[in-house]
Order: sequence, then structure tokens, then C-alpha cells
Amino acid sequence: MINALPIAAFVVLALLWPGWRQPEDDLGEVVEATAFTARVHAYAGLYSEDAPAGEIPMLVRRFEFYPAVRLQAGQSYRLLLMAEDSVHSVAVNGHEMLLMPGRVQAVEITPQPGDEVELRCNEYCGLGHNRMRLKVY
Ligand SMILES: [Cu+2]
Repeated sequence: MINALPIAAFVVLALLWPGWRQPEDDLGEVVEATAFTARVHAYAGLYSEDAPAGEIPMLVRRFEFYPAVRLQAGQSYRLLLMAEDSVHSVAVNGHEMLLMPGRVQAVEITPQPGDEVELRCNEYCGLGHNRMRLKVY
């Protein structure tokens, strides 16, 4: 007969291991995807160039971060990111967040003169995935 105790212990430990599950709140704020998308398009119509400090709603999709905006050094921004077409992710400053439709994740940045910040998608999403970066200078 097989000793079930080591197997049971393994299963219990595996279920308790925190790395297996991502807490719900790490997935971002729940939003109405259509309304958020409309907000992004309205914003993109207003600011294609220098974005004023504050919130910037953005869509993450194959294979871009939209809209492309220019940030001003010394100003604080809160990028609100929602995946539009499938699951993506954003990696910035050593942190990674999963992005999915209907959920918004916030990234706060205050670029300094000469800074180079790169946001990139770390979730393979297709052939153009490698191009999927947002550079902030
Ligand atoms: Cu990707």
C-alpha cells in the first residue's frame, strides 16, 4: 500500500503556497470596458503631444500602448492601463502587473530630465509582441 501521508502533505503545502494564486485586488480596479475605451479615445483626441500632469487613460493592445503621449519632466503622471484585446502585462521599474480587459492598473511616474523609463509587455501576445514598448524620455 502506498503511504498517503507524504502525498497529502504535499497537496496541502502546494495549496497553501502563496505564489500559486494572485490576490484578486492585484488585478486592478474593475471598470466598464466600453466606457473606459471611450475615455481613452476622448483623451487621445485632446492630447497627442504634451500631456498635462495627472491621469492618462491608456489601452494596451496588440502591439502598442495607446495613445502615445509625450510626458513633461518634473510632472507627475498616473497611467491608467487596461488591456483591450487580450491579456497583456506591463513591466516597469522591476514590477510586473497583469493587464486584462475590464480591469485598470495604475502606474505612477514622475519623469526627471534625462530619464528613460520603459514600459513593456511581458505577456506573449503574438508576433508583434517584441515591439510592444512604451518609452518615456
Ligand atoms: Cu505582449
